[in-house]
Amino acid sequence: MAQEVLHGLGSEPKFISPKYFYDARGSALFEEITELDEYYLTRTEMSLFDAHLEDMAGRLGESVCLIEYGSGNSRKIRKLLETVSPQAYVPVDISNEHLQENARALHADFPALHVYPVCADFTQPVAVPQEVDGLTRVGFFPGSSIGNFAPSEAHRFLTGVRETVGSGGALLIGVDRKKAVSVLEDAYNDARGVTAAFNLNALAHINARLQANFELDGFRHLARYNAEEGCIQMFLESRRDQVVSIAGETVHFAANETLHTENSYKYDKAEFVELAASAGFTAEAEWSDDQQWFSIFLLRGNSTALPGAEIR
Ligand code: AVJ
Repeated sequence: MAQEVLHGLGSEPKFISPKYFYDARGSALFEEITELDEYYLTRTEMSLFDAHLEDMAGRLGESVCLIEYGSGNSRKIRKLLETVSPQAYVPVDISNEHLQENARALHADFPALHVYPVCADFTQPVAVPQEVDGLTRVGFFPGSSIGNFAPSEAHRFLTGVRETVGSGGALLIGVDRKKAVSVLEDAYNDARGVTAAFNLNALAHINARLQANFELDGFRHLARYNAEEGCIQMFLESRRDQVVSIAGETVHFAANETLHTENSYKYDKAEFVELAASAGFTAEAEWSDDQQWFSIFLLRGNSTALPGAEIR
């Protein structure tokens, strides 16, 4: 972690990975974000699941193995488990602790469900256990988590999922859509300042983990839409000229210098369908709200050979 953080802070412009938001306090702040008036994403996606779960389940059929990428979406996965009734559930997460907790909590409510946790970095293709052979593999990646990947990384991720689920396998994925810039920017600049606290918490997390001395009142939260890139970008802007020590090294911030903390990519429907196609998926169904602010796509693995093999 020290090496990774110092690499980003030594770069020009400075950056850190958005994964540093998520210590215990950061996860609690994210939960709070999902309930904000301005943050329409979670609420919109949830209502799409509520309205269309039966349709989704019908399309997925029987004898399903559900593979969840990142195992932190307990409310959504429960709805899916109840309606799809999969034979097996494979949560994939980089954190063994999250996996164990999740498996334990689910076992209480779904005692008959076979759970096969896989501890892995899902930016790589994931090997699922032999026990699920013969079942239709269905990936699940809700919440617009794909938004944290740049398009080239998203392509690589989807290609890995396509490899894991195979032809005839599927991916159910939540995607935040392009829309009026004011709506996007308000979602990341809420009036109560919860997103600001969430952004600044990355510094508190680094302080605790790397014996650093970031002063949180020395930085301000910035979030704006980058139209060329098609993403919301979050930054922490230094309020003054200052020096911070981190894991025995010192890092200088000029006044108004920015530290880039997150990209959150937004997609047009056609853009996402094309991205999926480039990874060997056909968009079989799409569910969206009246304003088309958020979409859930059901992607189906093509039966043809994997495209893009030559560019790997
Ligand atoms: C969890 C990556 C989907 O991009 O909207 C929320 C994270 N950052 N507010 C998003 C986030 C600031 C969120 N994702």
